[in-house]
Amino acid sequence: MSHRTALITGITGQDGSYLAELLLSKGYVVHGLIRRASTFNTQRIDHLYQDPHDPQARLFLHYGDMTDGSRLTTLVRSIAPDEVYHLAAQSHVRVSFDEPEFTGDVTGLGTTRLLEAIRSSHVPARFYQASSSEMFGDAPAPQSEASPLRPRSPYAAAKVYSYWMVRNYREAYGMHAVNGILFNHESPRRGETFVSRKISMAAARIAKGMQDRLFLGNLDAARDWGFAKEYVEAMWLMLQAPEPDDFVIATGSAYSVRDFLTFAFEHVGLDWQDHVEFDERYLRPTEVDELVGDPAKAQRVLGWKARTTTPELARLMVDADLARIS
Ligand code: NDP
Ligand code: GDR
Repeated sequence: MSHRTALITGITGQDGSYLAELLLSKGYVVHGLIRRASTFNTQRIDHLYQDPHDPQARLFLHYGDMTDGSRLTTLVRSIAPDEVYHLAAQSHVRVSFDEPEFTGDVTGLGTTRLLEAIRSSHVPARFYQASSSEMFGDAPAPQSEASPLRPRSPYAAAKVYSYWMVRNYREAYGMHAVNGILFNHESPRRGETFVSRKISMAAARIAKGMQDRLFLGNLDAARDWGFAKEYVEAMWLMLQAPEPDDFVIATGSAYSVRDFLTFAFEHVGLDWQDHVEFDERYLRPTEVDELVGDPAKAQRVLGWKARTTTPELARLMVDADLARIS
């Protein structure tokens, strides 16, 4: 078993929790950055928590924020990680239109603060950046590593800035820094305001008679939805590759929001059209119509391939929400 040390920003999020599980299972010592809040925000990693007084403990949590560069520098110096997985972000596209400046600060400049913390500390850490298919915006599908970046939201623009800063630190300072360009990935741990989870929760609750209606925005958008647990394996594989490089991670298939509704509601014997209503508050000022990834390079170089299809994903999310409420 290896005893490598990893630092995960965004460890309390969907991906951070799966990645922490994966790295602990591989024998890593895992350090995670968490935000101080007046309520607990560690539900997704509570099952992994170990008392730091336990000599066997391999998971350690530290308060910090992506807006606080000096704190990031102190942490990087004291932890001296072998690998840094930078997942923290204001990650909601719709919210980024309401909070464009904050999103730029956290999702954009936050990456630069962390890269600078590593560079100025002379810690030879490998660096993973959570880049996004949203960066492609309205570039024609299917999108690959060679597609143009045409962001259509403050979130996507902030991610494009981070993407180029990662490439700049790789080229300017020889840092082993990579961009994982991940297409949508979901799970029973997905935040409850993202469309897949809104749908799976509503299907489960309507089936149990706990709710009747579901309010949604644009049903025509097409996305390439995979299973988050498999996507964190790709993050790890990218940092094990001999050369730093950027990779698209996706299933290669696209379905509309309407299709996702059909998969989820049919699984509990319901017709979504009896329950879904339109609410314009969920529309974006500029929408991304079609994101479908071409994951050929990841399969060829990393040996990574998505295993769970979108229909299977919708069903497993509904099953998990049913189990949670019954
Ligand atoms: P989540 O929104 O579930 O998690 C985001 C994490 O970032 C949380 O741990 C959150 O903490 C933390 N965070 C937010 N703001 C700050 C801040 N100012 N300082 C420190 N931490 C902060 O995202 P996902 O797990 O779904 O995604 C992980 C990353 O991958 C994100 O960068 C996202 O943009 C990107 N991405 C996600 C995709 C997806 O389909 N899921 C696809 C492509 C990219 P808290 O719990 O306290 O809110
Ligand atoms: P996305 O995910 O914007 O692709 O970003 P989201 O689930 O928010 O939207 C997907 C599509 O569904 C449409 N939609 C709705 N979306 C939400 N959230 N709520 C609704 O009620 C609703 N109705 C319709 C949206 O318009 C959109 O077309 C996610 C995030 O995880 C990003 O951080 C990540 O980078 C990208 O995926 C890849």
